[in-house]
Amino acid sequence: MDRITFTLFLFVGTVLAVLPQVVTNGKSLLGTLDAPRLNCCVNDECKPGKTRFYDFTITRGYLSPDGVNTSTILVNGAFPGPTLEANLGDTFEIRVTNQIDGPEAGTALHWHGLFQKGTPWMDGVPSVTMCPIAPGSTFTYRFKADRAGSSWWHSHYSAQTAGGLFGAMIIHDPNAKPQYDIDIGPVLLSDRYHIDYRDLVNGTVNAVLIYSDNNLINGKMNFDCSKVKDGKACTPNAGISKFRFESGKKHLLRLINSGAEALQHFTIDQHKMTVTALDYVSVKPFTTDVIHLSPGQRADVVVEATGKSGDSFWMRSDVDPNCSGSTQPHALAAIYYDNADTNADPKSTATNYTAVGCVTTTLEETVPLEIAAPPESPSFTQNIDFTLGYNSTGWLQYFTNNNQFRADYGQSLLLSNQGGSPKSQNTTASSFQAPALSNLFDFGKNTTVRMVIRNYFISPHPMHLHGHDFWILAEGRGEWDGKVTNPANPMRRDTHQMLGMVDNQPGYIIIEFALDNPGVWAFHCHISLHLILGMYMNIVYRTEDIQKYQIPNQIADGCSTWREYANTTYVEQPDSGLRR
Ligand SMILES: *[C@@H]1O[C@H](CO)[C@@H](O)[C@H](O)[C@H]1NC(C)=O
Ligand SMILES: *[C@@H]1O[C@H](CO)[C@@H](O)[C@H](O)[C@H]1NC(C)=O
Ligand SMILES: *[C@@H]1O[C@H](CO)[C@@H](O)[C@H](O)[C@H]1NC(C)=O
Ligand SMILES: *[C@@H]1O[C@H](CO)[C@@H](O)[C@H](O)[C@H]1NC(C)=O
Ligand SMILES: *[C@@H]1O[C@H](CO)[C@@H](O)[C@H](O)[C@H]1NC(C)=O
Ligand SMILES: *[C@@H]1O[C@H](CO)[C@@H](O)[C@H](O)[C@H]1NC(C)=O
Ligand SMILES: *[C@@H]1O[C@H](CO)[C@@H](O)[C@H](O)[C@H]1NC(C)=O
Ligand SMILES: *[C@@H]1O[C@H](CO)[C@@H](O)[C@H](O)[C@H]1NC(C)=O
Ligand SMILES: [Cu+2]
Repeated sequence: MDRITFTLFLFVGTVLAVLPQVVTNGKSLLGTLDAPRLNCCVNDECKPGKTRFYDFTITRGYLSPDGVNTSTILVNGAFPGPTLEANLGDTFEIRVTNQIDGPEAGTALHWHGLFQKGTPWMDGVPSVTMCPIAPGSTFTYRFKADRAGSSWWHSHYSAQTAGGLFGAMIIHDPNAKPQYDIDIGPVLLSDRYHIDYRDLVNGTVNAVLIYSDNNLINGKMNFDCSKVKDGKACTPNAGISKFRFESGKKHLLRLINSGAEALQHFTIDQHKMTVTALDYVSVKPFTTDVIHLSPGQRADVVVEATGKSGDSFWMRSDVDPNCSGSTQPHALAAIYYDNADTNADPKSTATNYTAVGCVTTTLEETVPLEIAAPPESPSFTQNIDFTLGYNSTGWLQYFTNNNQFRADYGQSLLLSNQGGSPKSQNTTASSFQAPALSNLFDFGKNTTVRMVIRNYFISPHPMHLHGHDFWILAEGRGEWDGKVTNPANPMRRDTHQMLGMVDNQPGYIIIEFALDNPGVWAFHCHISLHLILGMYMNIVYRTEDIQKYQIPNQIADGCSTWREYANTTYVEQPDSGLRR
C-alpha cells in the first residue's frame, strides 16, 4: 500500500484520540498540546553551576501507546520517560530505583553522548562501568552536563530500550545565540514492538528476524487493529502526537532517533528544515526536505512556520523499507497553526524525498561550525572487521576481528582495572587481566587512534562511541583510497552510519579520535538486534591514569549487591547482555 492510500485508510477523522493520555503514555505529557515548550535555559534561569536533581523509579507496566496494550518499562509511570534538562556546566544527580517486577530484571542507564570526563564510572554500561542495578536497589548517577544540545538517556541493559526505557536529555548553552523563536523540545522517533523486549532478545539469538510493529512520534501513533497479533487488546485511533506552530516564527525541533532498529526519514508537509546540529556538534546550517536518522543519532532542525493562521500539516517519519524491518513503517503527528481546529485531520500532502542507500547524511554536506582538524597522522591505526557467524557452541554472533563479546554482569571492567581480580585472560590488552569475551582493545599511551572499520554483513550499522566524538575521515564500500573528506575540518559526531556489504564489497568508515579521557569506553552498533548479538567492543587506554581515579564505593557496593542477587536468582542472559 502506498503512503497516500495508507494515510486515507487509517486516518480519516481519526485525530480525535479515543484513548486518554494516561492509557497511552501514563504520566508523560509528550505528544499532547499541554507538553511544555523549553526555554533558552532551564526555567529561563541561565546561571550555570546548579545541581539538577531527578528521582527515577523504574517499573514494568502496561500501556497502549498506539492502542495495543503492551508490556512497557516505565520511569515514574511515564513512557517516554522524563525529559532531563540542564544548563551547560550544571551537574545532574539522578537517583535511580529499580522496581522492575513481573519478572524482575537488572537495569543500568546511559547518558548518550556525554563525555563523562573524570567520571567514567557514571557512563551506565553494565559489566563495563558498573554492575546492573539489582532489583529493589538504588543507584545515584552524578555527572556533569558537559555537552550542549539534544540527546537522550536510555537503558543499556539487555534490550530494555526497545521495551520503552528511554527519554530525552536537553542541555542548554546559556552563551549560545538562539537561531529560533520557539523551542518545541524533543521529537522522539521510535520503532515499536508489540512483544516484550525479552522475547525480542530470545527470538534474535535464535536467528528469528523480528520486524517492528509500528512507528511512533513522541511515543504515540494509531494502529490498524485487524493486524494485531497474539490476540492482544487493541483500540483503533488511540491518538497521535500534536504540536502547535506560530505563523512566521522559527521553531526548533530536537529530533532524536530513540528506536531499536529503524532508519527513519523525517519530513513535514510543505515545510523545509534547516539543520543546525547533528548529535552534539553544531554544523554549518543546511536546508533540506528530509532528515535521515539512524538509532542513536540526533538532529536539531529549525523550521520556519510559513503557513498561515488556521492551517494544519502532517509531520511524518518513515522507516526505510530497504534498510530496516517494519510491518507498519509510517509514523504521523499533526502540526496546528493558531486558530486551527486541533480535533481535525490535516489535509496536507506528503513531501517527495529520495533516500540514497542507507546513508543518513553524507560527509560532504555536513561541516562542523567549530573547526578542528585531526593530527597529520594518528599515533596508532587499528583495523576492525565486523562479521556475522556462529560461535563454536552454535550461537549466532557478531565478531570483532573474530572475537566475541559477552557481558559479565558480575563486575565492572573499569573497577577491575584498578586491581580487582578478574578471572581469566582473553584480550589484546597488556596492562591488566580482562575476563573472557570482554573484547577489550588497549591503546596504551597513544594520543590518537584511527580505526579502519569494515562491515562484512549486508545491514548498515549506526556505530556509536562512548565518552568521545570521533572524526569521520571517510566512508564507502570496498577499499578506502586514503582520501579524507574535508581534511581541515572533517565531520565529527558520536554516532555515524556504516554502510552494509554489497556484492562482496564491505562497507567501511574511517574514524579517528583523541585518547584524552581515560576510562573503559563502549564502541558498538546502536541497533538493538545487533548489540544483542554482540556487535560491541571495549576501548581502554592510559590504564595508569585509571588507577589514580577515586572510584566511588557505590560502584563496588553495587557489584556486591548484584553478585549476591545473581547468586540466588537465575538471571536471563541469552544475549550479549548489553544494549540499550
Ligand atoms: C493490559 O494487559 C494487562 C495484562 O494482560 C492487563 O492487566 C491490563 O488490564 C490491560 N490494560 C488494558 C487497558 O487493556
Ligand atoms: C525462545 O525462542 C525460541 C525460538 O523462537 C523458542 O523456541 C523458545 O520457546 C523461546 N523461549 C522462551 C523462554 O520464550
Ligand atoms: C510527489 O510525486 C508524485 C508522483 O510523482 C506526484 O503525483 C505528487 O504530486 C508529488 N507530490 C508533491 C507534494 O510534490
Ligand atoms: C528501496 O529500493 C528499491 C529498489 O532498489 C527502490 O526502488 C526504492 O526507491 C527504495 N526505497 C527507498 C525509500 O529508498
Ligand atoms: C557462544 O556464545 C554464547 C552466547 O553469548 C555464549 O554463552 C558461549 O559461551 C559462547 N561460546 C564460546 C565457546 O565462547
Ligand atoms: C579468546 O578465547 C577464545 C576461546 O577461549 C580463543 O579461541 C581466542 O583465541 C582468544 N582470543 C585471544 C585474543 O586471546
Ligand atoms: C598504541 O596502541 C597499540 C595497540 O594496542 C600498542 O601496541 C602500542 O604499544 C601503543 N603505543 C603506545 C605508545 O602506547
Ligand atoms: C553464593 O552463595 C554461596 C552459597 O550460599 C556462598 O558460599 C557464596 O559465598 C556466595 N557468593 C557470593 C558472591 O555471594
Ligand atoms: Cu548494527
